[in-house]
Amino acid sequence: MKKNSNLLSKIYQKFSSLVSLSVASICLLWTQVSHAAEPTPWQWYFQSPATPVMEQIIEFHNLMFFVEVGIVLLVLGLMVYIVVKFNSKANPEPTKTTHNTALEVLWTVIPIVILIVFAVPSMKLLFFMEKAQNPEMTLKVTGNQWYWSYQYPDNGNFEFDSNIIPDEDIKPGQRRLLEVDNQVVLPVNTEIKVLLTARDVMHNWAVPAFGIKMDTIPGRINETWVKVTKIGTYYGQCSELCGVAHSRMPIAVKVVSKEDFKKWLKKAKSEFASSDDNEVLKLAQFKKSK
Ligand SMILES: [Cu+2]
Repeated sequence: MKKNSNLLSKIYQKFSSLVSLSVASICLLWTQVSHAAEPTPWQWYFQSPATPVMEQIIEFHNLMFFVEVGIVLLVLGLMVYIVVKFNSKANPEPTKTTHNTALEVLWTVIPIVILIVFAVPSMKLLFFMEKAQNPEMTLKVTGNQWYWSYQYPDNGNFEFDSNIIPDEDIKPGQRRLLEVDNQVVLPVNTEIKVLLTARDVMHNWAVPAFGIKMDTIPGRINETWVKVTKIGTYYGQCSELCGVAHSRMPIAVKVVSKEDFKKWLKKAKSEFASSDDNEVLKLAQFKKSK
């Protein structure tokens, strides 16, 4: 008997240390995740939100999640109750009941109420995500096989390409498969209209910290918006299977202060020749060749 209780206490000790260890590691993961603007190893929750849209998406997720856990537990509880209470041994003579009006009304009405509870904030969020109310500037994103082009139509209309940095050129501290040669630069706390399209096949511009995952479609312009509230660098990836190098067209967005953005604009305008000039040049060449 004594031996038995010893064994039990040993098992209990093992178990409790395991529980405290896993709680500690979950807490650690949580704090790590909450400061990241990029995916982290063993990540299991959202990246830290950087826009009002992503904050609301997480809030909506949490509302849904807890209601859904409640539903799962209720259904599981009912099933366990039925299995225990109404199996052929415990209940050899089943009742002949086929209808119960009150119950049937209840199990129709309650799910409808739950769906309405979800639908109202869901629609609100969809409308909030759709369009910028007072956009201060525009960014045009174009998907190509296999890189992104970024254009600033109301800031000099220059355009540049953003290509992945291949594994062999990655420096220590840089993120493999996420780093690009030319990052998109955006000002902080600015409502930015984002127009998205593609030159060849469908791509998808997805940045988790912004709550954006928008298809870019050839011949069509999609619209969304972003207002980043924290300075930092944010990473994303193409999220529409677009060909052999689909995994090698990452997105890196550098969000800077408004003053730094103005400085960058000056530099960028001279570095990346305005695409207006390019159009004129192309037209001139076209006329000449005719
Ligand atoms: Cu793509």
